[in-house]
Amino acid sequence: MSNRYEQAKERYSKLGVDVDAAIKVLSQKPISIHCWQGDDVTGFENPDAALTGGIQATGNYPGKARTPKELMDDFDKALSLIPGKKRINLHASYAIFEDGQKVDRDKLEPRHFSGWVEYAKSRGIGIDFNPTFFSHPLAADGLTLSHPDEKIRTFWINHGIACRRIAAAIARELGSPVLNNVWIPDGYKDIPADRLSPRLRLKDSLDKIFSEKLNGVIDSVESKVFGIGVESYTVGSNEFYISYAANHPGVYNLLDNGHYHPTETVSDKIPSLLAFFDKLPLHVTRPVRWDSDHVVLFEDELKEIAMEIVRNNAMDKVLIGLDYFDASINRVAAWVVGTRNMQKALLFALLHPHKKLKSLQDEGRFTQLMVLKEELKTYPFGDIWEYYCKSQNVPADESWYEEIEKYETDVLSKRQ
Ligand code: RNT
Ligand code: ZN
Repeated sequence: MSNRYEQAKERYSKLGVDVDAAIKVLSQKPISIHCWQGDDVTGFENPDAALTGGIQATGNYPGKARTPKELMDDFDKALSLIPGKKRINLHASYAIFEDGQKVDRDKLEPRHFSGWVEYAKSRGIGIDFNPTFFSHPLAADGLTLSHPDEKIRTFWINHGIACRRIAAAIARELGSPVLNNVWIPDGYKDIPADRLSPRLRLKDSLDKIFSEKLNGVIDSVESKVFGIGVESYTVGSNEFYISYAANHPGVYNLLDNGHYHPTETVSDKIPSLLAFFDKLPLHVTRPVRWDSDHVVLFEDELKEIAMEIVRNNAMDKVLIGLDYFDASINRVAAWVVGTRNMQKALLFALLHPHKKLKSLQDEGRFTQLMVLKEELKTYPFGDIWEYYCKSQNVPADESWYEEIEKYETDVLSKRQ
């Protein structure tokens, strides 16, 4: 055992922090890693399809995954460099079709994901799922579950129903519950003439999608403030979905930290929702000036999000998923950086003496609270992280990038 680890542990112990317990908790918390960082949210239906729905992946770093095999290989490389428990978060657009067996989204079945189930089973990881309400001809006008055309709306309702059945089948196969998250792009570029009717249609669509009782599925809905080309009105707003979830037991409100006005923070929303819901799914991302989905870095809001999860004993309630897509850098490295940072933030929070900090607040000792919090920022957290990585048999420092460089030379650079 390294001397630095022992010394660091000693310092934390003096504050009453149990370092071994912290490491144990961290090692058991799964992070759901989004498959879509690996191919810029393209999916396997049509390699040339444009990404629609007001979201954008920018950059053209060479070597993006084009097939299920390539995406799985890349994901494996990322998994090998990330400590702890992992899950894979799939989108319906990543269905795997045998030659000529392609079906439209309303006809998707569990068998189209059996390749992913095998993949997850053999690696001992769980799966989460998302219906895909974008990058499709019937979503070309940016409307899906709120569409005024009943035929189009019904198509998307059927997609939602199909995806919940797929999620249930995956949960059964893996013996692990599947989060099935609904995000739709619906909205208008300019000032609408009717803000209520689209929301009533969305409400009706969700009621139809969620009406079937299915075991193993955790349902969630994800709001958003605006998207590119959808600036004036978003049907699935924050108020809409929180109210929906509050009125529909078993449906949870997912928080994506790129989806709010810039001075609002998801760290503050977490405890608000924990006061009412027994589960809270997250999409952790990094918005730069807008919902830009940059790679998650070890910065202040990430640390504060982790603090709210840890200090409220909500590790089992908060389902942590990542959601970013940067096409300007090595995509495998992007997975590794963002996931390790989420874990670092959790460890950083786990190494805080929360009982003590809370009592300083209750006793009104705000100067001491500030002093302690600030001093903790330069405690030897890195030594504990290093020890944790080594104990998990993954590189403890930047040396993991050598693996990425090698993979780039041997594999990614050969993709044309
Ligand atoms: C879009 C939402 C949504 C998507 C993924 C691909 O703004 O954040 O979660 O990023 O479903
Ligand atoms: Zn999201």
